[in-house]
Amino acid sequence: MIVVRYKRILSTNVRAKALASRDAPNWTVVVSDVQTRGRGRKGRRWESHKGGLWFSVILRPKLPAGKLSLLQFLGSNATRRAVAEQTGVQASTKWPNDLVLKSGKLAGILVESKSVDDKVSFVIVGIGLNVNQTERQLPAGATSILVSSGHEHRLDDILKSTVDNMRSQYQSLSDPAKILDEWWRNCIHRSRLVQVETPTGIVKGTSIGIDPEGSLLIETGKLGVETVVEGRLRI
Ligand code: BT5
Repeated sequence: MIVVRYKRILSTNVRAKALASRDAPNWTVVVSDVQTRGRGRKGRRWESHKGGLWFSVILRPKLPAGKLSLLQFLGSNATRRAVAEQTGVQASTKWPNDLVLKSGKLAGILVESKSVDDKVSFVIVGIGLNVNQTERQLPAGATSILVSSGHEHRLDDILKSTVDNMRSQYQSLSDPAKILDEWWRNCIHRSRLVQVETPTGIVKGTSIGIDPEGSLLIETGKLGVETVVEGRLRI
Protein backbone atom coordinates (compact mmCIF):
# COMPACT_ATOMS: atom_id res chain seq x y z
CA MET A 1 0.00 0.00 0.00
CA ILE A 2 1.46 3.34 -1.07
CA VAL A 3 0.39 6.12 1.30
CA VAL A 4 0.66 9.76 0.20
CA ARG A 5 0.38 11.97 3.28
CA TYR A 6 -0.54 15.62 3.68
CA LYS A 7 -0.97 17.86 6.70
CA ARG A 8 -3.45 20.04 4.84
CA ILE A 9 -5.08 19.64 1.44
CA LEU A 10 -8.24 20.80 -0.35
CA SER A 11 -9.70 17.28 -0.68
CA THR A 12 -8.06 13.85 -0.71
CA ASN A 13 -10.54 12.78 -3.41
CA VAL A 14 -9.43 15.61 -5.71
CA ARG A 15 -5.77 14.74 -5.11
CA ALA A 16 -6.37 11.01 -5.64
CA LYS A 17 -8.15 11.72 -8.94
CA ALA A 18 -5.18 13.73 -10.17
CA LEU A 19 -2.80 10.92 -9.19
CA ALA A 20 -5.03 8.26 -10.79
CA SER A 21 -5.07 10.24 -14.05
CA ARG A 22 -1.28 10.05 -13.94
CA ASP A 23 -1.38 6.24 -13.60
CA ALA A 24 -0.82 5.94 -9.84
CA PRO A 25 -1.14 2.24 -8.97
CA ASN A 26 -4.22 0.62 -7.46
CA TRP A 27 -4.42 0.84 -3.67
CA THR A 28 -2.57 4.16 -3.58
CA VAL A 29 -3.98 5.95 -0.52
CA VAL A 30 -4.09 9.74 -0.10
CA VAL A 31 -4.59 10.86 3.51
CA SER A 32 -4.59 14.29 5.10
CA ASP A 33 -4.79 15.60 8.69
CA VAL A 34 -7.06 18.42 7.52
CA GLN A 35 -9.11 19.04 4.38
CA THR A 36 -9.94 22.64 3.63
CA ARG A 37 -12.56 21.75 1.03
CA GLY A 38 -13.72 18.24 1.94
CA ARG A 39 -16.69 17.21 -0.16
CA GLY A 40 -19.79 15.14 0.29
CA ARG A 41 -22.26 14.09 -2.41
CA LYS A 42 -23.64 16.71 -4.78
CA GLY A 43 -20.99 19.22 -3.78
CA ARG A 44 -22.07 19.24 -0.12
CA ARG A 45 -19.42 20.30 2.35
CA TRP A 46 -17.63 17.72 4.51
CA GLU A 47 -16.20 19.18 7.74
CA SER A 48 -12.66 17.83 8.01
CA HIS A 49 -10.82 19.30 10.99
CA LYS A 50 -7.85 17.75 12.76
CA GLY A 51 -8.73 14.59 14.70
CA GLY A 52 -10.70 12.83 11.96
CA LEU A 53 -9.52 10.30 9.40
CA TRP A 54 -9.83 11.68 5.85
CA PHE A 55 -8.54 9.51 3.05
CA SER A 56 -9.11 8.27 -0.51
CA VAL A 57 -8.16 4.99 -2.20
CA ILE A 58 -7.45 4.56 -5.92
CA LEU A 59 -8.95 1.43 -7.49
CA ARG A 60 -9.52 0.08 -11.01
CA PRO A 61 -12.14 -2.63 -10.60
CA LYS A 62 -13.22 -4.72 -13.56
CA LEU A 63 -16.84 -3.68 -13.28
CA PRO A 64 -19.25 -2.03 -15.71
CA ALA A 65 -19.85 1.64 -14.82
CA GLY A 66 -23.44 0.79 -13.84
CA LYS A 67 -22.21 -1.39 -10.96
CA LEU A 68 -19.88 1.13 -9.36
CA SER A 69 -22.22 1.87 -6.46
CA LEU A 70 -21.05 -1.49 -5.08
CA LEU A 71 -17.82 0.25 -4.05
CA GLN A 72 -19.81 2.47 -1.73
CA PHE A 73 -21.16 -0.59 0.10
CA LEU A 74 -17.73 -2.19 0.11
CA GLY A 75 -16.26 1.00 1.62
CA SER A 76 -18.98 1.12 4.29
CA ASN A 77 -18.51 -2.55 5.25
CA ALA A 78 -14.74 -2.18 5.45
CA THR A 79 -14.94 0.97 7.58
CA ARG A 80 -17.55 -0.58 9.89
CA ARG A 81 -15.38 -3.67 10.39
CA ALA A 82 -12.22 -1.62 10.99
CA VAL A 83 -13.96 0.59 13.55
CA ALA A 84 -15.24 -2.49 15.40
CA GLU A 85 -11.87 -4.26 15.30
CA GLN A 86 -9.75 -1.27 16.30
CA THR A 87 -12.04 0.56 18.73
CA GLY A 88 -14.82 -1.83 19.79
CA VAL A 89 -17.44 0.68 18.58
CA GLN A 90 -20.27 -1.08 16.70
CA ALA A 91 -21.56 1.26 13.98
CA SER A 92 -24.50 0.62 11.66
CA THR A 93 -24.77 1.25 7.95
CA LYS A 94 -27.32 3.73 6.60
CA TRP A 95 -28.30 4.03 2.95
CA PRO A 96 -26.66 5.02 0.79
CA ASN A 97 -23.24 5.94 2.16
CA ASP A 98 -23.21 6.55 5.91
CA LEU A 99 -22.05 4.85 9.06
CA VAL A 100 -24.06 5.91 12.05
CA LEU A 101 -24.32 5.49 15.81
CA LYS A 102 -27.37 6.37 17.90
CA SER A 103 -25.66 9.70 18.63
CA GLY A 104 -25.33 10.67 14.94
CA LYS A 105 -23.38 10.31 11.71
CA LEU A 106 -19.96 8.75 12.24
CA ALA A 107 -18.67 8.42 8.66
CA GLY A 108 -19.48 9.14 5.04
CA ILE A 109 -18.22 7.51 1.85
CA LEU A 110 -17.87 9.35 -1.45
CA VAL A 111 -17.23 7.25 -4.56
CA GLU A 112 -16.14 9.14 -7.66
CA SER A 113 -15.00 7.64 -10.93
CA LYS A 114 -13.88 8.19 -14.47
CA SER A 115 -15.29 5.96 -17.19
CA VAL A 116 -14.95 5.95 -20.95
CA ASP A 117 -18.13 4.55 -22.50
CA ASP A 118 -18.99 1.77 -20.04
CA LYS A 119 -15.36 1.05 -19.20
CA VAL A 120 -14.09 2.22 -15.82
CA SER A 121 -10.72 4.03 -15.95
CA PHE A 122 -10.47 4.48 -12.18
CA VAL A 123 -12.54 4.76 -9.04
CA ILE A 124 -11.77 6.87 -5.98
CA VAL A 125 -13.26 5.64 -2.72
CA GLY A 126 -13.17 8.60 -0.32
CA ILE A 127 -13.80 7.90 3.35
CA GLY A 128 -14.37 10.45 6.09
CA LEU A 129 -14.48 9.06 9.64
CA ASN A 130 -14.87 11.14 12.79
CA VAL A 131 -12.38 9.69 15.26
CA ASN A 132 -10.84 11.95 17.90
CA GLN A 133 -13.00 15.06 17.67
CA THR A 134 -14.83 16.19 20.80
CA GLU A 135 -18.55 16.99 20.62
CA ARG A 136 -17.74 20.68 20.34
CA GLN A 137 -15.54 20.08 17.28
CA LEU A 138 -18.24 18.22 15.33
CA PRO A 139 -20.96 19.59 13.06
CA ALA A 140 -24.62 19.24 14.06
CA GLY A 141 -25.90 15.68 13.73
CA ALA A 142 -22.40 14.17 13.78
CA THR A 143 -20.65 11.95 16.30
CA SER A 144 -17.15 10.54 16.72
CA ILE A 145 -15.45 7.44 18.09
CA LEU A 146 -14.08 9.54 20.95
CA VAL A 147 -17.57 10.72 21.87
CA SER A 148 -18.83 7.13 21.81
CA SER A 149 -15.92 5.27 23.43
CA GLY A 150 -14.44 7.96 25.66
CA HIS A 151 -10.96 7.22 24.26
CA GLU A 152 -8.71 8.61 21.56
CA HIS A 153 -7.57 6.15 18.90
CA ARG A 154 -4.63 6.00 16.50
CA LEU A 155 -5.70 7.14 13.05
CA ASP A 156 -3.05 5.04 11.30
CA ASP A 157 -4.29 1.80 12.88
CA ILE A 158 -7.84 2.47 11.69
CA LEU A 159 -6.59 3.49 8.24
CA LYS A 160 -4.57 0.29 7.82
CA SER A 161 -7.40 -1.89 9.08
CA THR A 162 -9.92 -0.23 6.76
CA VAL A 163 -7.71 -0.72 3.70
CA ASP A 164 -7.02 -4.37 4.72
CA ASN A 165 -10.76 -4.95 5.02
CA MET A 166 -11.34 -3.26 1.66
CA ARG A 167 -8.83 -5.63 0.10
CA SER A 168 -10.56 -8.71 1.48
CA GLN A 169 -14.00 -7.44 0.34
CA TYR A 170 -12.54 -6.59 -3.07
CA GLN A 171 -12.26 -10.34 -3.80
CA SER A 172 -16.08 -10.45 -3.51
CA LEU A 173 -16.78 -7.85 -6.20
CA SER A 174 -17.69 -10.68 -8.57
CA ASP A 175 -20.23 -11.85 -5.95
CA PRO A 176 -22.08 -8.61 -5.09
CA ALA A 177 -24.68 -10.42 -2.97
CA LYS A 178 -22.00 -11.11 -0.36
CA ILE A 179 -21.14 -7.41 -0.03
CA LEU A 180 -24.76 -6.27 -0.10
CA ASP A 181 -25.88 -8.93 2.44
CA GLU A 182 -23.25 -7.85 4.94
CA TRP A 183 -24.24 -4.23 4.45
CA TRP A 184 -27.95 -4.99 4.93
CA ARG A 185 -27.37 -7.17 8.02
CA ASN A 186 -25.80 -4.14 9.70
CA CYS A 187 -28.27 -1.58 8.38
CA ILE A 188 -29.92 0.68 10.97
CA HIS A 189 -33.19 0.99 9.02
CA ARG A 190 -33.72 -2.67 8.18
CA SER A 191 -37.51 -3.15 8.02
CA ARG A 192 -38.07 0.31 9.51
CA LEU A 193 -40.18 3.24 8.39
CA VAL A 194 -38.17 5.70 6.35
CA GLN A 195 -38.62 8.79 4.27
CA VAL A 196 -36.33 9.46 1.32
CA GLU A 197 -35.97 12.82 -0.36
CA THR A 198 -35.29 11.91 -4.02
CA PRO A 199 -34.71 14.25 -6.98
CA THR A 200 -38.32 13.57 -8.04
CA GLY A 201 -40.08 13.78 -4.67
CA ILE A 202 -40.46 12.15 -1.29
CA VAL A 203 -40.90 8.39 -0.92
CA LYS A 204 -42.24 7.07 2.40
CA GLY A 205 -42.58 3.49 3.57
CA THR A 206 -40.79 0.50 5.04
CA SER A 207 -37.26 -0.11 3.81
CA ILE A 208 -37.23 -3.79 2.91
CA GLY A 209 -33.90 -4.30 1.16
CA ILE A 210 -31.43 -3.21 -1.49
CA ASP A 211 -31.36 -4.53 -5.04
CA PRO A 212 -28.22 -5.81 -6.84
CA GLU A 213 -27.51 -2.26 -8.11
CA GLY A 214 -27.57 -0.87 -4.55
CA SER A 215 -30.93 0.89 -4.93
CA LEU A 216 -33.14 0.98 -1.85
CA LEU A 217 -36.42 -0.96 -1.96
CA ILE A 218 -39.28 0.71 -0.12
CA GLU A 219 -42.65 -0.93 0.49
CA THR A 220 -45.00 2.02 0.17
CA GLY A 221 -48.35 0.28 0.75
CA LYS A 222 -50.72 1.36 -2.01
CA LEU A 223 -48.06 1.90 -4.65
CA GLY A 224 -46.24 -1.35 -3.92
CA VAL A 225 -42.46 -1.55 -3.82
CA GLU A 226 -40.58 1.50 -5.07
CA THR A 227 -36.93 1.35 -6.12
CA VAL A 228 -35.03 4.43 -5.00
CA VAL A 229 -31.78 5.09 -6.83
CA GLU A 230 -30.62 8.21 -5.00
CA GLY A 231 -31.71 10.48 -2.20
CA ARG A 232 -31.35 11.49 1.45
CA LEU A 233 -32.89 9.11 3.96
CA ARG A 234 -34.47 9.86 7.32
CA ILE A 235 -35.68 7.20 9.75
C1 BT5 B 1 -20.93 12.03 2.56
O1 BT5 B 1 -21.65 12.92 1.81
O2 BT5 B 1 -21.30 11.55 3.60
C2 BT5 B 1 -19.57 11.68 1.98
C3 BT5 B 1 -18.45 12.29 2.76
C4 BT5 B 1 -17.10 11.84 2.22
C5 BT5 B 1 -15.96 12.55 2.86
C6 BT5 B 1 -14.62 12.00 2.45
S1 BT5 B 1 -13.32 12.60 3.45
C7 BT5 B 1 -12.14 11.98 2.36
C8 BT5 B 1 -12.68 12.22 0.96
N1 BT5 B 1 -12.30 13.53 0.45
C9 BT5 B 1 -13.38 14.32 0.25
O3 BT5 B 1 -13.35 15.50 -0.16
N2 BT5 B 1 -14.50 13.63 0.58
C10 BT5 B 1 -14.21 12.29 1.01
P1 BT5 B 1 -23.18 13.28 2.05
O4 BT5 B 1 -23.97 12.03 2.20
O5 BT5 B 1 -23.52 14.21 0.96
O6 BT5 B 1 -23.20 14.00 3.45
C11 BT5 B 1 -22.79 15.33 3.59
C12 BT5 B 1 -23.49 15.89 4.83
O7 BT5 B 1 -22.92 15.31 6.02
C13 BT5 B 1 -23.29 17.39 4.99
O8 BT5 B 1 -24.26 18.10 4.27
C14 BT5 B 1 -23.45 17.57 6.51
O9 BT5 B 1 -24.83 17.60 6.85
C15 BT5 B 1 -22.90 16.29 7.07
N3 BT5 B 1 -21.49 16.41 7.51
C16 BT5 B 1 -20.52 17.26 7.08
N4 BT5 B 1 -19.36 17.02 7.67
C17 BT5 B 1 -19.57 15.98 8.52
C18 BT5 B 1 -18.74 15.25 9.43
N5 BT5 B 1 -17.44 15.51 9.60
N6 BT5 B 1 -19.34 14.26 10.14
C19 BT5 B 1 -20.63 13.94 9.99
N7 BT5 B 1 -21.46 14.59 9.16
C20 BT5 B 1 -20.93 15.61 8.43
